[in-house]
Amino acid sequence: MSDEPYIPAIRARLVERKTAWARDRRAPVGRAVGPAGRRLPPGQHLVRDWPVLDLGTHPNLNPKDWRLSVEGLVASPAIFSLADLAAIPPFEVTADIHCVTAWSRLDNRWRGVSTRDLIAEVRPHDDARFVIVKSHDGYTTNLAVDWLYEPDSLLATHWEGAPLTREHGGPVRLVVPALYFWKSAKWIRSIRFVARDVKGFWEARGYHDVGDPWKEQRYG
Ligand SMILES: Nc1nc2c(c(=O)[nH]1)N[C@H]1C(S)=C(S)[C@@H](COP(=O)(O)O)O[C@H]1N2
Ligand SMILES: [Mo]
Repeated sequence: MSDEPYIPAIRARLVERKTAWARDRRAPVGRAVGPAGRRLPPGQHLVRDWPVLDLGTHPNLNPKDWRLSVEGLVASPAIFSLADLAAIPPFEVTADIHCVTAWSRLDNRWRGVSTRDLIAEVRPHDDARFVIVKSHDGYTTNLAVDWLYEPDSLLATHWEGAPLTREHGGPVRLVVPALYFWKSAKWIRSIRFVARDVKGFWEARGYHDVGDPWKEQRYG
């Protein structure tokens, strides 16, 4: 059995094109300096709506059955239900979205659980330097553990006061505002702490391993 996510045919074309852009280190078109000035990383433009971007399958997850496995190099591996998350003090933050395809959306009000609080529950070992995040649509992404200590990173259950919709990754998605949005895995199912970096779906297709929008780390 392949580890690769199932991608519908029409989306396969899109994945191919984005992979080719990554290979060519193609700069996105439509560069603009927005009215928000310095809040906009280089090469980004503002959008007012919130685009839906993914591999084309939107898992239909029953909140009652949703579980998150936090595993790997941690002292207390754990499986969290939504009720377990609700027992952790709620966390709210307003943060910007920067997508590698060059759109940014400012001032998104997120609610959920701080990844700092989540980490405190499982207590990673000292040699846990990266995480690999897996989602219910087969998507994966990797990041250094440090990004989960950023003060605005969270497991989001709500956006603008309402439960996260299915198309945007509900019931729970990762949100790491300090990195390009491809690192913010929708329909999250597991977080594995590891010693050595392992590339995720887009990272294996030429996207930058880190993906800091302020350093314009889009590709390679
Ligand atoms: N599970 C999953 N998460 C994902 C993706 C995906 O295909 N599957 N796409 C990523 C990419 S490339 C982007 S830009 C954002 C888009 O999130 P949105 O649809 O809520 O705007 O989700 C990220 N997280
Ligand atoms: Mo993206």
